[in-house]
Order: sequence, then C-alpha cells, then structure tokens
Amino acid sequence: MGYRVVVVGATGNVGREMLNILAEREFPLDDIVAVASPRSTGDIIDFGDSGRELKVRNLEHFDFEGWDIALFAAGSGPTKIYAPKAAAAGCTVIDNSSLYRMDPDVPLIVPEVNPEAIDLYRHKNIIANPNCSTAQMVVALKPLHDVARIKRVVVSTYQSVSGAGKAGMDELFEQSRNIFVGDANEPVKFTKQIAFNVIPHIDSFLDDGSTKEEWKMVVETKKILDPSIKVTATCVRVPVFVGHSESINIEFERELSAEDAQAILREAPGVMLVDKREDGGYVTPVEVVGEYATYVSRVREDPTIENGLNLWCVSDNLRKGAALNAVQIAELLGRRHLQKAA
Ligand code: 11C
Repeated sequence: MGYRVVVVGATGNVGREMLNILAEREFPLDDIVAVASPRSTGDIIDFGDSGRELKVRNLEHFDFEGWDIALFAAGSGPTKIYAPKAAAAGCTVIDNSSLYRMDPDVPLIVPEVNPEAIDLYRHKNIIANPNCSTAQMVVALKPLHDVARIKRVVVSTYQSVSGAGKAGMDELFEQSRNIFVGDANEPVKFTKQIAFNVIPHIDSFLDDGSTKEEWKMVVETKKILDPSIKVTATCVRVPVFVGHSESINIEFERELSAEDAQAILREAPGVMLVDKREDGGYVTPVEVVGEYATYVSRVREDPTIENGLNLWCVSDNLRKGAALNAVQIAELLGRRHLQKAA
C-alpha cells in the first residue's frame, strides 16, 4: 500500500524534478497527480522516466480531500491560498516556497540534519523545505558542527540561473546567443546582463543593505542546525544553468584539522568529498547536474583565525536544493508518521 501524492506547480523547474525524483526513487505510490496554474491545465507531462504520462489538472479546482501528501513548488502566492486548504483537507503539505519556513509551528527540514524536528508538522499539517543555498550548506556543516561546534560562518554563493526559474534559464541562453550574433540585450528577469557577467543580488533588498536570499541563509541555518551559529552571506548570481556553488569559511569552537574534517565529510550522509589538491581534483557545478549528493572540495585550514576552515560546496539546486529534499521529507514523513507503505 502506498501514498496518494499531489505535485503542485508540476510544470515548473522544481515541479518537474519532483516528478522525476518520485519516479527514480520508486516512492511508494497508490496514485500521483500533477497540478498547476490554469494556463498549464491539460498539458501532458512525463512522470519521470516511468513511461507514464500525466495530464495536468487545474489547481483552482483541485480537491485535496483523500490525498495523503502534496509537494508544493508553486511559489508563495498560490501556496498562500492553496496550502492551507490542502492541509485542512488532511493532505500533508511539503512546501518549497519561503512562506512558512520561519513559522514556529512549521518544521523546516533537511533530513540529513534535523529529521526529529518533523514531529512538529501536526500543528499545521505543513512542512517547509529550505532555500536551495541553505540546504546544501547545512548538509556540509552538520557533521563538522557535531564534532567541533561551529561559531561563525562566512559564505559567498555562486548561484545558477535555474534558481530564478525557467525564465532565468531562458534569459541566460538568449543573452549568450544575442552576444554571439550581435543582437541587442535587455535584462528582464535579472537586473543586469547575466551572460558573461555576475550579479551580486538575489531576491529583494532589505533595510540593512543585505538581500532576502542572504537573510534566508542566516535564519534558516539557525532554525535547521543551531540558533547559536552566526552566519553572514553574500549571494551572487552567476551564468551557470544548474548547480549552486558556495565558498564557505567556518570558525569552530574547537580545533579541527583539514585532514580530520575530510575524514568526517567522507562518512557524512548526503555528502560526497572530492578533494584531491591537484588540477581538476575538485567539483564544479556542471558535474553535479542530476546528482543527489552535496559535493565538498578544497577543504583547508584558514590560518588567519583560530580554529578556521575553508571549503567549497556544490550541489544541484533543483535536486538537493529543492525537489530531492522535498521527496526525502516525504519519505521521512512516511517512515515516522504516516506508515502506510509496506
Ligand atoms: C535562487 N535560491 O537561487 C533561490 C531560489 O526561497 O526558495 C529559491 C528561492 C526560495 O534564486
């Protein structure tokens, strides 16, 4: 016996990956339905590589009664309207938007890091999925924190355009093409030219000069991993289609050698250490597309602070940063609470 699962926002970058990953991981299903905004109603989409096709249904008319789990990848606007309806109908919502992440009655889960926090889901029948740049970072930090206690993190991100949806990917493609053929370029999705450029701005600006993306990395890390960890972030959009990268500087309470950190990361759940200290002995975003792991490279001591380490962290932002983490939460929910499947 399996679950009846709804994917909301099924035609977007993350929704499609949710379907791919449910199929790939053979999530125990009794039924699966793809739901999206009215403009996609009736579209036919693949249920991963399963050979099965799904006809997209209209979110505005969808009845969540009788469905077990809804994976939402619909953005904050539709989620605000439809997630509470789904939850009230008895369908547990796993939401990829930022809407509920900091709600004290909603658990914010990365299964490798804080699986026990999921028990809080009963308050609202909603579970939040973190921002992609936070998810991969806490997977890498958690095993190190367990051993040497992290005091402070300084992170700079190199975030792919797929984080801004299909429109972001289209803009990078079009701009690159236009530059080669000599056509004019007008930024639409991004504030400045993204092709052959980098933009130190993701999401809206806050009063203190930081951006909401940077704020999310601070507060989500505290909620998921440890409220005592200080985080300062600079989030940058780069002309990469898929895969977010992060340069992370960590200050620990206790001494941790680079060698010991490598040994810990080699065994850590969800982490793949690729750290050869030679030409090409590290991971870049194009190599992680379609992968589940969070990759760590360039682990080294920072001699400018006491108990400091630097590392490089790369992951598929549409997978561990979004769809995979949501499906892992659904698996965890099944194991700990719903217990329907054999
Ligand atoms: C980006 N991290 O790369 C964003 C996308 O809060 O879920 C995901 C935004 C979020 O643009």
